[in-house]
Amino acid sequence: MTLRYLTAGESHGPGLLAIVEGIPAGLSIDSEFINGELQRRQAGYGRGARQRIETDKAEFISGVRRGVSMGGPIAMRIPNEDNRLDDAAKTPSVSRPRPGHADLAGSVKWLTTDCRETLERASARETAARVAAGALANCFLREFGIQTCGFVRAALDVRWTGEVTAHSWPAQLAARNASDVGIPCDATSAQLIDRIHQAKVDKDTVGGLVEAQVFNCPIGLGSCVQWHERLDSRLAGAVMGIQAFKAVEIGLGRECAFRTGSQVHDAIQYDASKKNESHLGFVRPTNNAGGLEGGMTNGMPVVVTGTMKPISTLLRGMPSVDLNTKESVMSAYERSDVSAIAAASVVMEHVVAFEIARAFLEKFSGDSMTQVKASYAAYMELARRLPLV
Ligand code: EPS
Repeated sequence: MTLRYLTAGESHGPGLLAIVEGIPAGLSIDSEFINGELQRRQAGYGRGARQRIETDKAEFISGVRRGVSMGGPIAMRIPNEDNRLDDAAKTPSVSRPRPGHADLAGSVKWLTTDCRETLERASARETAARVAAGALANCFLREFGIQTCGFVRAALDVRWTGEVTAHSWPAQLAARNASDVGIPCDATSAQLIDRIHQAKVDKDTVGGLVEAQVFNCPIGLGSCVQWHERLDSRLAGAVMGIQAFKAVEIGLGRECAFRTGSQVHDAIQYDASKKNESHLGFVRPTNNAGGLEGGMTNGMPVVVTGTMKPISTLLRGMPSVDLNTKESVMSAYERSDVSAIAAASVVMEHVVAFEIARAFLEKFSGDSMTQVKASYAAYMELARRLPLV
């Protein structure tokens, strides 16, 4: 069965739902980890007042018995404290679409002049459900020693240039967790907090560049056979599917356009002493490919960066048009964030984890964890023994 998920829920409805199908039976679900990631998504400098109202927590309503998956769909519910969608006074109609938000396109699409019909579902509040689904996928990946990390790389004129490796990450993780903007560096975090503060003073907003890495993926997840099986294509689709994301890059990404082949491709070397690592000893002195060649993992860390545009709800407003009168007006203001870039790095990390888990389960499919582990172990054993005679 293919691993997949659906979400449901509105920003100010009773709650959000994530239904994850295809998790094999026998997986221990670390609900403390999942809830910790939900809390991390709520945090960060520049978040609005909503995050002080909510305490996101996943309630498991199916598919799990005594903390272990049973093989059926796993449904998780995250209640909304700020539940007022049916109260017309508290969630009034909105007819002044915000440039950058889904308001205008959605209102015309659904043939209404009330943007609320669109904005409630388009809201990035839905990413709470996505984090729950992706954190569940991360529980699965951990069973195979596959580890994901996510952090903020840059925003405006601030950029953290530090290198992240599987080796360096544990120390950097502590620094990232201590940062209010998801950057594993105190000094760079302070600079970004300053810029976000200035944007708040200016009644403006800030986006940024977020990065996710995945360590210890076996070689051969994904496929070069069909476009939709290429793991880079799936990762790009999944990351572009996050609210407000406008670009995705793998490894060196756009920079490839400005270099020759010899400056881009990662040389292949063999080191027998490392044959038990995910790359089976096929070490690469660089990782410009971002761990993906031909749409398949090559054993090096998978490196994905995503660009989030600045939040489209501006306190200062933007020129817009009233959908009822067609008069020029300033756009409506809904309580929102100045920056949600730290949250975006949490969302991207888990969205990426989900796609890796999906590709993993396609290659090592099974109804139970026991079967999946046996399939994985058999493949790794064969791959290490190459050439097979
Ligand atoms: C939220 C994301 C943002 C928040 C929202 C909660 O939604 P949007 O994408 O529509 O800007 O601002 O909070 C509210 C809508 C509110 O009432 O404060 C999230 O990630 O939880």
